[in-house]
Amino acid sequence: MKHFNKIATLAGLTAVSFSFGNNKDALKRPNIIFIMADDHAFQAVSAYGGPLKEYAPTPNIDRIAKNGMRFDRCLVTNSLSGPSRAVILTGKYSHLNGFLSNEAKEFDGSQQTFPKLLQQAGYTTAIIGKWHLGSNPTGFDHWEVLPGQGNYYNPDFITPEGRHREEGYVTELITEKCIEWLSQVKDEGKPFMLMMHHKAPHREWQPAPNELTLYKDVTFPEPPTLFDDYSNRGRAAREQDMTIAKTMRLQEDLKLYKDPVKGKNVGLNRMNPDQAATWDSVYNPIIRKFYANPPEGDELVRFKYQRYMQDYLACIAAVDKSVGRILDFLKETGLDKNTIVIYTSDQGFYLGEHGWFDKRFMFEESYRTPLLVKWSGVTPHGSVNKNIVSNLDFAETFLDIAGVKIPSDMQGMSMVPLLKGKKTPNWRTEHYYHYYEYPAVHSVKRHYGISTERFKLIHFYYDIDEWELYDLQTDPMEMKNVYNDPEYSEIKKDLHKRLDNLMKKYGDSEELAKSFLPGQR
Ligand code: SGN
Ligand code: CA
Repeated sequence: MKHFNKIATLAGLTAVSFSFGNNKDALKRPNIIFIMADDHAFQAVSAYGGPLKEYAPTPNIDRIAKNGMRFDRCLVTNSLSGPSRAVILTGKYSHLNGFLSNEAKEFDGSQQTFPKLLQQAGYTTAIIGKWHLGSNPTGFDHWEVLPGQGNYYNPDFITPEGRHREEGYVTELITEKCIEWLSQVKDEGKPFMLMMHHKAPHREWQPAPNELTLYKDVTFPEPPTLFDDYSNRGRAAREQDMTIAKTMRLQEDLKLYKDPVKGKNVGLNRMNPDQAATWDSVYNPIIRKFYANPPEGDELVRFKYQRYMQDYLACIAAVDKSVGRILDFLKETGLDKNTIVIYTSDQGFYLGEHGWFDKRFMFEESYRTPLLVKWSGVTPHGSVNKNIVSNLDFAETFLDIAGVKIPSDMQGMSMVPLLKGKKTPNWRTEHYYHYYEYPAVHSVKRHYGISTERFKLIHFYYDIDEWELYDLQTDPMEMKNVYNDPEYSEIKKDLHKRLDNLMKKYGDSEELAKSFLPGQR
């Protein structure tokens, strides 16, 4: 309670006590709006700078950074959708929350989660959008989620009443549903917590009718490692199946359908005649041009990269608009003063770095996820935090914000002191990662590892036994494994020790990992 009052004072609120009841005069605990996109790379958030900034800005998402805090090293514990979502809900690593891979199928919703604890503390809670955890959501007063990955056009939604289809584009529908829910609960006198989970910009990157032509004629800068040959690294980088060159599909991913019959599995057949006509008016000329004179070799890779970026970034443009609508709504209703807004993604993503798309690896582009937080009166405007934070910390942070005691079995740290811009000498200086989904789509081998600010030690195990060590300072693009370089022998020894300690601390081990079969929980 004491801690909460301190936050309240910092937030510029005057009351000194609060109750869990409906007393409108009592101090209101902050509302929380957690906005999460799916596969939104930090390289494609203009608040982070980078070469795409000039080409595809995200002005609304950037408003959160401008009026709040940008986290430059938010690391996920397991770079994949379902596992990331389970970590966020529970504040626990995958081996404890039981959702190790997307193939785990059903999240055990009977376990402790932060929405349940917020609910018990008097919050009204909701989740709208992508859920991807198989079982029905628990701990939410209101939920309306996409089945599995969901569809971009005219998607189905699942509610406690069952499944129904809605006309429209998924990002816009989710936004409208969120605004409708916020309008309903805003005057109920209870604090609320909303998780707005977008499907976009997940593969197969289908932009909204409004954004179909946005980047059609734009040529984006290529990443320097687009033609990576994976020399100086191990088998894991060489044997993956996620290159733009080989894995990315001309038809489903890049929409270069030879005949007008749209792929059933990618949901384009769900379009109504108007949507289909708009779509065809944009893609048919691109298709005709491509097949009239198809590029080959490196030129084909370059072409595919551009097509990929045009659609991926157009999907993000709709997400950015969605964020703008939420921020505007908060401002118009005055809710902005006492509502914390978080923007993040379930993991990072490769935008052609190492020649890749997708995620899963402990290399920076998929290990790091964007994180921007706006908390009026608390987070210094336009501030930048360089600490290692993690999606493991979100649950703890939200509970702390709400003045709820953090259960001792949660494994992350409350970011509240960081959000206040305080000096935090005891903050973590290392982070533990563990990815399991193998053998599976994209063939990224199982691995675990430790990252410090400067170094990264990774163990690829299961069907191989290879260690890799990267020096992020001398090799920020992670192109050279220095594990066997004698110059790094002391660092290597130290990292091994720290990794062992971290695994013990979190209750993980290679033996435990090997006991999980593919697809097992
Ligand atoms: C689908 C995608 C994969 C992607 C996984 C997991 N293929 O299987 O490319 O890695 O989802 O993504 S697709 O052709 O169906 O789009 S996750 O973000 O949900 O973990
Ligand atoms: Ca994802």
